[in-house]
Amino acid sequence: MSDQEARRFVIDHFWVAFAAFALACVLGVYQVLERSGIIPAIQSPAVYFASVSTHGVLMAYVLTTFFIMGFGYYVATTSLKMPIWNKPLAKTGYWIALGGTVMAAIPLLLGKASVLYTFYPPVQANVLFYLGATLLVVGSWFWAGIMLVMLHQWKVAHPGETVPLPMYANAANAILWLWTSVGVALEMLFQLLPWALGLMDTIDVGLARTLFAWTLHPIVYFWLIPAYIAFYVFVPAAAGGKLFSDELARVSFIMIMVFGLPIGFHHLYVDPEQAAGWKLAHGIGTFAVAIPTLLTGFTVIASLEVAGRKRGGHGLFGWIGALPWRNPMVLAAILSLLMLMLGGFGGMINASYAMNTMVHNTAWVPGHFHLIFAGTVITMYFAIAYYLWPKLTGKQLCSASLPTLQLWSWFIGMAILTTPWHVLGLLGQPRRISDVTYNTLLTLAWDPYELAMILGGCVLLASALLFVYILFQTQTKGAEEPDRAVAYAEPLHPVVKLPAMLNGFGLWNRVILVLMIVSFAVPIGQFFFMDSFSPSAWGY
Ligand code: HAS
Ligand code: CU
Repeated sequence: MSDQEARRFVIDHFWVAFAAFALACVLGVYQVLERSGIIPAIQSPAVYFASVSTHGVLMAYVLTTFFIMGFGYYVATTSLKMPIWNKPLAKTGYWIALGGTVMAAIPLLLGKASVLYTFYPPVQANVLFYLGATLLVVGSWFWAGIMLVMLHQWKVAHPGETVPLPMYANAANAILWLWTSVGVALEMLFQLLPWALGLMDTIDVGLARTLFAWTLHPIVYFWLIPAYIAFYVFVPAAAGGKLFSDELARVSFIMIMVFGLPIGFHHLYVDPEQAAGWKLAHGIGTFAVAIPTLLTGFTVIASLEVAGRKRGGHGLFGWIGALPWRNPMVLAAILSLLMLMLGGFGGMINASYAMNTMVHNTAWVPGHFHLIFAGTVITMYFAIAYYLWPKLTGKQLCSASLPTLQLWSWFIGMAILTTPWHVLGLLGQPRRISDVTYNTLLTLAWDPYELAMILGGCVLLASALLFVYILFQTQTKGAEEPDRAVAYAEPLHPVVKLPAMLNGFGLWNRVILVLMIVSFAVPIGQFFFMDSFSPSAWGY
């Protein structure tokens, strides 16, 4: 694969991701409209749940996986300065993932897989949905494997040298993903697929939810890590400064990987199948995983301060005004950090065992994850796309001002959408309902918030379409871009010598293995040793 071909390959990944994203945004607007009940003609629980399921799968799995794979290939080839290892394998992974996406999309769009993006049994989808989702994950494993082989080859060719930070973080994400996806893979292989194929009559819902919880928490960091990579390696350079600390960045990625995996039971606080002690243990771990995000906030803001002062900013806050706010990468980072602060605060409330009962299964939860995922993470995906598009296509961005307009409108739309969502949760609105017009005193109090959310949804759709327009215009009509070299930020203090544990993953894989055994062996094992729930044990 020539350089040109490799860039084309990355663009192909990005277009799949952004096409999925644009379609999902259209569905989002339908959903806020339908739920509010202001247009009775479009009220339909069946269509609503088909739509939410498609929206969730496209955003959470298709957009993210393709974006992460494309970005990963770019980071690996440019930071290690080597071609993609085994291109036929990489292409096979791409086509398997794309084939799986199409296969899952068919039942989703036909309303035969209205199981939402968490596909919790006993609600059942058409078998094509489970097969398609499995293929998407299998395709992504090709990518993860290729990333690790490239890291290994580079280390063999450069003994004793420091792995470039972007690749170190990218490999951490590949490893995180391999560990993360095991939970859902076991659920698919031994439960959902045999059940959907009719090979099994019943399914243990408790076991399925436990296995899904294994995946559900760390997957959010799989989505988040590209945003953090941009925070560390693009933002400081774009702001005109340096990265505050390379070592702190590595420590953050390691902590996300190690602490992010064994804590999924904060999604099961109110579930009956796990004991309180295990939930508490996972709850405590959840607070530990906030530390790398706090470190990231600190390092990125410190890097921005270094840049702001270099640009002549004075006083306690003068550096903020001196930052290049019109640079899409810098603007995105600032907006993204603001949403991370608020979304992370909500996450802390969710994670607090007792307070979780106040918000669990209410509208607060989609409020939380739209703010932090659709807000923080996707805003940085936009910024990465704006930065890389000229490098990938060889064309200058079609406009200097439209990207900033798009980023601001996404931020404003997300604020208008998610603030009411949080309030509605506190007012007792359940999540995952297709209709809020019960016409009781309680639901009347929800109405103004529902209307605001329609406005938020429309602003977001306009912003999403603008994003796609900018990329399309640039690629088809942009002027020639002479500078195709990527600029990764230099650390303030050059890395002289790193301990092996900050330059590799051997130790951390062993730590993860121990933590996973400690936190999941008994909770999963119990399903095989306890027969008290089987109908035969009760004489039925
Ligand atoms: Fe979450 C539910 C806890 C982060 C996504 N989360 C979800 C679900 C999703 C999701 C999709 O404990 C729904 C799952 C479902 O469908 O059932 N979440 C957390 C915690 C964090 C967290 C503790 N979540 C994320 C991220 C996501 C994501 C990231 C996607 C990418 N979440 C939960 C819990 C639930 C949950 C429970 C279950 C709820 C339930 O009951 O169902 C942490 O990682 C958050 C750490 C972040 C912070 C913020 C630090 C602040 C910083 C900003 C500094 C900026 C400043 C401003 C000062 C502690 C770094 C700078 C300004 C300038 C001008 C420069
Ligand atoms: Cu979680």
